[in-house]
Amino acid sequence: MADILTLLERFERHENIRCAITRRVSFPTTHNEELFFANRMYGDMKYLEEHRPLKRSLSSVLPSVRSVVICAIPYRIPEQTPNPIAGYAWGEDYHSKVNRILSKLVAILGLSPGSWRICVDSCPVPERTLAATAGLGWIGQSGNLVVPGIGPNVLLGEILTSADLPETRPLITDTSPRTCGTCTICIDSCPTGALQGGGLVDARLCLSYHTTESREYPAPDILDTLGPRIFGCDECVKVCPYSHSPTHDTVPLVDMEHLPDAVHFTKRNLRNTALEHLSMWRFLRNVALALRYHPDGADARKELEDHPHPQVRKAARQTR
Ligand code: B12
Ligand code: SF4
Ligand code: SF4
Repeated sequence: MADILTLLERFERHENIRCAITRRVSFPTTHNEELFFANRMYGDMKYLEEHRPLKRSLSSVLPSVRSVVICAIPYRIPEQTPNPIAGYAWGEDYHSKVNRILSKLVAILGLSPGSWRICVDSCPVPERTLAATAGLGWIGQSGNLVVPGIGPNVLLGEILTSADLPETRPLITDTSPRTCGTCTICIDSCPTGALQGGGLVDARLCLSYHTTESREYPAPDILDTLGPRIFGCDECVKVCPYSHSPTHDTVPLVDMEHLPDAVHFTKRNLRNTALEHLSMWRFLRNVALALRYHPDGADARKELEDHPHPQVRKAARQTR
């Protein structure tokens, strides 16, 4: 059988993704992290505070962990932005997609049952720090991990394992630059000023937070910048000069043209997409707000004016 690094390289080529292995399994706090928590930049995402001590060591997820395989999976950036659904959430739910890819890798690497755990997004794992530590890329001014040759338009997922795997730093042989240099395009393009510099993101200002996480009705300055977004925001990813959008055949749950149809969506429509875990009232609240930017939005919004949830009713009457 080929050695681990050869298997990994073949897998990267076959899946058109990037992978790296690190044996670093504990992470000191960063200055940005201190600022993020001291200034309560997490907003309603209280779970981030609870996860904070757990994120110091991957042993909180897999007590026997010795190595981590971390993968960056590129996603398509919509040609036109702002878009109702951000690119990372097009097509199949990325949690399932990344999980499936990593499960194949577990089999290829021959990891024995009980010796590994796959994490995508929701485990208390500092995924961007881990990816940067493993050498997959660098954390840009946008806070996103930028992968040389792909860009910031990647999703991250990792296999924690008790196996002793060889580190991969030498795998990354390209000579492209590994910093943002003097570029500040994402900071200048963020519609709300959420990017504080040096990769620090004030989530309370981020449109992704307001459309995917927050249960609060958006404040007036957020309502002014929201545009037709109903789930996520592509701006800081799209403007990055390193972004190379792959040509996947993924499609969004709903596009700008068909946005009025979304007022009739039920949980069934959201199934197997990244929006599946969004409560229906938040989905409809976001749809009602986005319809302010659709030429035929007024009629569709009327249908939500008597919705049982007060935020949906309020959004249906919200002016621009
Ligand atoms: C909560 C969360 C959010 C929140 C808060 C975002 C934030 N910047 O923290 C909101 C809802 C706003 C959000 C938005 C988005 N998110 Co998000 N999010 C997460 C989640 C679940 C936790 C992040 C977290 O703990 N943040 C709190 C801070 C304190 O922790 P941190 O992530 O470890 O960040 C610190 C390090 O980067 C460190 N640091 C900074 N510089 C350096 C340099 C070095 C060398 C090192 C070692 C460390 C370091 O300091 C940072 C700040 O303290 C992660 C998944 C995960 N488990 O990590 C996904 C994740 C970060 N999100 C992801 C994505 C795709 C997005 C969006 C692009 C989605 C979209 N299109 O709408 C936007 C991008 C917004 C942005 N510019 O960050 C991807 C990022 C992929 C990538 N290329 O980096 C992740 C990794 C999910 C995944 N599995 O793919 N997200
Ligand atoms: S996702 Fe949008 S709002 Fe959030 S930091 Fe990036 S550009 Fe700004
Ligand atoms: S847009 Fe510029 S500053 Fe922002 S992440 Fe990309 S290279 Fe870095």
